[in-house]
Amino acid sequence: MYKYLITLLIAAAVPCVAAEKLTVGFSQIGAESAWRTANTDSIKSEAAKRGIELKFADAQQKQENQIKALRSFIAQNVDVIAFSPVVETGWEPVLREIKRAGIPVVLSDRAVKVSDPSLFVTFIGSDFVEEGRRAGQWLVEKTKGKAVIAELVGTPGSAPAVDRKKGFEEAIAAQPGMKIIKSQSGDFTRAKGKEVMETFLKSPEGKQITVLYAHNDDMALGAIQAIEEAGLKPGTDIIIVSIDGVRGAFVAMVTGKLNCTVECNPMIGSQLFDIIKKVAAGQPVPKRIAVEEGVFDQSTAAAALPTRKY
Ligand code: GZL
Repeated sequence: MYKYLITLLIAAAVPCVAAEKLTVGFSQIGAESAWRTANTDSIKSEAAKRGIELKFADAQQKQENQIKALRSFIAQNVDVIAFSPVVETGWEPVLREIKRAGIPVVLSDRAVKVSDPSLFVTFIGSDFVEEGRRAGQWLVEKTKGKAVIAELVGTPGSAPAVDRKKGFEEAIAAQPGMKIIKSQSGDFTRAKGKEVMETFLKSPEGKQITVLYAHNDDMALGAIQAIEEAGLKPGTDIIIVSIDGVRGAFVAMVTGKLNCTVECNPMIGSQLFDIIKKVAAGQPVPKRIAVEEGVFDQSTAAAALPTRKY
């Protein structure tokens, strides 16, 4: 009995150290599209589910706001910093400051171009070149290699804009009957997509356009409004292929106004925090983690619509 009491006393004396609560700083690009808000919801809900303290900053699509947020995460000495870089370049100075502070960095959704790959631990995101390729391949089949194309480009200098253009041009390169005659940024927003499509249609070459390739669904949905206001039938007079796979795109395909959307999955919260947990524990993780995605057109849209999560 005496020995039992001693054991109890020792056990009570040992301070029980609660598992440290993980603190993560996340700098998000903004709320420019339905894809982005779904991405934010996925990240915030997953952090809450896991009891992670998330310091979340919305940059309104401005790199200087992201850099300010990253510096504030250093000052708050968070355990891990994660961010979706609005553009590919201009990050080296702040990433060196973070490295000097000894805080690991995880890139989410978009990549950066840096001379020193040790400035971030891993990048989890889609293969944007493949997404552009898939859009181009679908279009080659749909148009049998004959198309006069207007292109709505994403945010200038962003990884998705650069790579979706690259992949699409690669896919149509062998088709002499397919050419891009107009290309301009709609900054991934519906409003800008509508505005730029209006300019395309009013231009001298506007009447030649038979296809619109939009780097995301939000710009395509804005362009659909412009096409209808110009008295044309989107999806028929002008074939439209875009990327993301948001719910609005599925509704537009079911109503015949959009022809194809290449999926880009924003629901990466669970994968992201699995990786962040390993990084925080100093475990090895792959340098590049891809996100699985598909392609949807009018033949599959109605069946898929009820199952869409964003
Ligand atoms: C892609 C993501 C892009 C989406 C847009 O992963 O970075 O940014 O395609 C969003 O809708 O604005």
